[in-house]
Amino acid sequence: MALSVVTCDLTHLALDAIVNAANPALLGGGGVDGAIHRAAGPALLEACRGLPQVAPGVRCPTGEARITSGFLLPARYVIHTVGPVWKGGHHGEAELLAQCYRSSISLAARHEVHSIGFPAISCGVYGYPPEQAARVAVASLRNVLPAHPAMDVQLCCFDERMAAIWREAL
Ligand code: AR6
Repeated sequence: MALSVVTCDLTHLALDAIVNAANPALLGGGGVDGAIHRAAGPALLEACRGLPQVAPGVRCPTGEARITSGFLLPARYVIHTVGPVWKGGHHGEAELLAQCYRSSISLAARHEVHSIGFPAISCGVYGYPPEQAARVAVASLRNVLPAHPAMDVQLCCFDERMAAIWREAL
């Protein structure tokens, strides 16, 4: 199985898909979400608006994933997932974070995606401790990837400090 850590800007990756660490509204935000919307152009926001709301203001509940085109990005698709907000670790955060990786891979596989880049979901604004998030991410991916042997997964860290944490988890 191909699982690696790269240090770069996720929006630069020319893969079949990149994953967005979004919020339930899917209407953009800060961090990697903001960077993806800026790089993809305004058509991405329009595509997100077009996704059905499953509750008022909620297009993607925490742990689930949705897919759009990548528009001006080098990636063909954006898979939007919503990580948990860190509340101390006893509110189901680990299971919800694991679910983000599982849902994203299963949605990717349904769209014949063979290469996918993930950011460190929940490790920014949502406050998840990176050492713990990295372990959850790697364990979750190692569980699901045997079912998708052709999938190349890149764990994209914005800086070397974060990359070292993720390499350690790998
Ligand atoms: N490329 C790769 N990694 C990045 C980039 C980039 N261009 N930009 C930031 N990161 P965050 P979250 C890293 O806050 O914690 C948004 O407002 C960043 O250093 O983007 O899941 C959404 O709309 C960190 O390690 O996502 C939500 O409201 C990681 O990406 C909320 O933030 C994730 O940080 C989601 O928070």
